[in-house]
Amino acid sequence: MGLKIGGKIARVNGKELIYEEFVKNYLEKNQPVIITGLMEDWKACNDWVTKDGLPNLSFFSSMFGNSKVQVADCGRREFTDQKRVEMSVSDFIGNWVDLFSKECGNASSCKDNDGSLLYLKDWHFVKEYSDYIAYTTPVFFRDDWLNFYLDSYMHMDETSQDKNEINCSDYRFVYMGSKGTWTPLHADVFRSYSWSANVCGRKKWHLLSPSQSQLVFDRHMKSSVYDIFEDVSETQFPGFKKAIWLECIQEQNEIIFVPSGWYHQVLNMEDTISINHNWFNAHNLSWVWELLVKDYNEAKEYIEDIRDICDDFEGLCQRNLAINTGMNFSDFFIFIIRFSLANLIQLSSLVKDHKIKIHDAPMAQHLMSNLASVKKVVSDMEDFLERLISCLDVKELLEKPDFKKLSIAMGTAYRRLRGELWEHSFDALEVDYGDFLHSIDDSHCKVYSPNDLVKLINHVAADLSTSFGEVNL
Ligand SMILES: O=C(O)CCC(=O)C(=O)O
Repeated sequence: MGLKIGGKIARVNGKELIYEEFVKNYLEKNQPVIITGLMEDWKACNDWVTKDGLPNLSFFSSMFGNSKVQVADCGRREFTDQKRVEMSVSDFIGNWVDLFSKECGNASSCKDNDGSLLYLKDWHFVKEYSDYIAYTTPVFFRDDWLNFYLDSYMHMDETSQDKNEINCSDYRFVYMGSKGTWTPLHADVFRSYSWSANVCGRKKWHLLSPSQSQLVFDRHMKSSVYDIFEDVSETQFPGFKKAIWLECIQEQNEIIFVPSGWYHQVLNMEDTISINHNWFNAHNLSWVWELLVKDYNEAKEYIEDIRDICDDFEGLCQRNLAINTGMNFSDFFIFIIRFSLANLIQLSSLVKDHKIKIHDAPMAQHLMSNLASVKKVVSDMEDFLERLISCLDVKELLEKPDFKKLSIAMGTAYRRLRGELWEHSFDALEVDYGDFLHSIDDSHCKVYSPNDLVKLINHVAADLSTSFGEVNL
């Protein structure tokens, strides 16, 4: 039985789309879209593609051949994903070239003798080759709290107290695979947004709105369908036949935006290279928290029968949550505290040092809406987090180089994003931390709980309002 296809995905020309429109029509409505016209200047589109429009495999071997990468075998399932192995880029390319010359003649879906079909996935290309500027992230995707944070708090030194608690170096990837490679049905990590740009080749996407995601789960809501094109058992997945999918073909040089919580399955229709980021921000922060709560409840239920013999049942649930989901409650909360402080400092600096009127400054509006969304999510956290967090001292935190890096990266990105052209143009480095600290009394300097963070945000807002009016968060 075929899938029910209920519609197509809109295509818009990125050169005619303004940031505010993208936010209103796609981020806020959580709707997918394909964006064209944004990749012409990318070095990747030149270096990585041959004149015939195929992946330039010899370029990869000679430039990046020694890199170690994760390769999925599309022919082998392992639990909910494809079996993965680590290999060098040159071995991966060697396998691809062998396959092509041995069996296929021209690019076609072909498996190795042992039935394997290799797909290079989740290559942290930007982290590894930061001097080779393969592309620039389109403006629509730059309000990226996840990668701002990981860029600042990523430590190789595991003993560091401030090490990055989120279990990944960054969420910027390159994918490469021959025709027929594919990605099983899934919703993205942390229920983040993602964007995926086709440097060469074509992909067929099937997407399912979150309002229908229960239809791809079994009757106990435990596991979801792996491959929507296999013979899906009606007994196991009774709702599957009712699901109505969006289908689209993404061409070379097109970028697809995949919103939060949309289940999707992807097929490379030709030999394909793509660039892919995951991110979250004020518009989907609540999705991240809701996923953590759901996964926490599942982790708890899974070990319920050993509760009585466990010294620290709650600690074990949180450890399992961190392993399975990539972060736990306190990792998320520490991220939120650091991120909120960076927002408060930038806001305070705009208003106090640079005498910006809030209503005249899109960047100040942006910072305020970030803080408003943080407050909303944090107020839901109180019940879960009372006991988990050890105290975070605002004064100590502000002195850390990692924090300064976060605050500067965020400030710089927002100034560019919001096209701020003030007569008082200034460098993010000028932000006066001492002055900011002065405005916080001792009772707000220590954050133990979500409620403390809300009080701190309100306190800074009230302080700014006293002198500058209208800082409503
Ligand atoms: O391109 C693919 O194979 C998968 C990409 C994907 O699932 C994503 O961007 O979330």
